[in-house]
Amino acid sequence: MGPISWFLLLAGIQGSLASDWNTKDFMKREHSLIRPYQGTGMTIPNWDFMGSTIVTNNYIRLTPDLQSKQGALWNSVPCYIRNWELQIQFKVHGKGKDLFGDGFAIWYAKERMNSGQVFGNQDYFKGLAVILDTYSNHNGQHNHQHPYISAMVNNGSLHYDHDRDGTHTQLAGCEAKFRNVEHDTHIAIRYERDMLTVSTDFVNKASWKECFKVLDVKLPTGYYIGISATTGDLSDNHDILSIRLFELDLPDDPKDHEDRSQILPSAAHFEAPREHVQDSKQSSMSGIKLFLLMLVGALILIACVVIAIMFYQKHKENSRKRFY
Ligand SMILES: [Ca+2]
Repeated sequence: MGPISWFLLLAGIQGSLASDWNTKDFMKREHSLIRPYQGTGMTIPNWDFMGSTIVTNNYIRLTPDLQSKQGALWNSVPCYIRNWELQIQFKVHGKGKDLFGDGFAIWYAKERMNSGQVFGNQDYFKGLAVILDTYSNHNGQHNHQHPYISAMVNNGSLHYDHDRDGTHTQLAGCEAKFRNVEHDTHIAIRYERDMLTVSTDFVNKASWKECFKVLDVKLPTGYYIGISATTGDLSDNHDILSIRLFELDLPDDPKDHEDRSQILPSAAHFEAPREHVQDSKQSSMSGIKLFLLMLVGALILIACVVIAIMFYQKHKENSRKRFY
């Protein structure tokens, strides 16, 4: 290999590194949580926790592998950064081989510390939820496997429907095997110029794999970062190891100066709603019914025609007899 090829190769490597990682992206201490977690006493600086959450030296456990637990962890400092990337190292693990649940959700929300039905947080929320759902509530035929990662943007008017695993309100999603794996599991949520990208590193390759990308997502500034988890009849340990929020360095972004503090969260593109399996079953049943009905109708019509012809011929014979 000549010197020019070596130069091109090195330039290529540097180029690809630069696109993945901008050294001018700053980690924001006040929105991040790394070891050692605890400050003085039992508190974590800038973070509050609730429910079943416990803090150890090595992880923060939102729920233990026990039934009917809810836990959450919330940043107490509102986030006014316009373009950001949130990287979370987590571990979902438990005794269950085939049955486990329910999962956890990462929040960028207006309200914090309100427990509820959406993976331990309140329903009808305002903001963004990235949901890592380990249990399939929807027992019918499924378009995807679990665990499943999806995103939902809510202006406070939408209900998260557990019975459909939120498929009717999700922006996008991907299947992801992140439970009971030996190595580290990471997720990155990047919000850059109104584009939401969720990427994962579940295969121990120290590189991000894109899960999905959604354009035209409008999020206000001044919301809170949080993580919540829940167990029900089924359970898992939901552990958080680190949270890192980076401010993206985009000096050429004109929107950077726009006031986003008063807008409502919105998304231009929702995923097309999945067909209800029950509905499609019903429609195929009514199709068969309709066919049978038409068949019976046709048979009756044929019978009527045959009888009519027989009567006509008999009548003809009779009238002939009368004439002659
Ligand atoms: Ca579910």
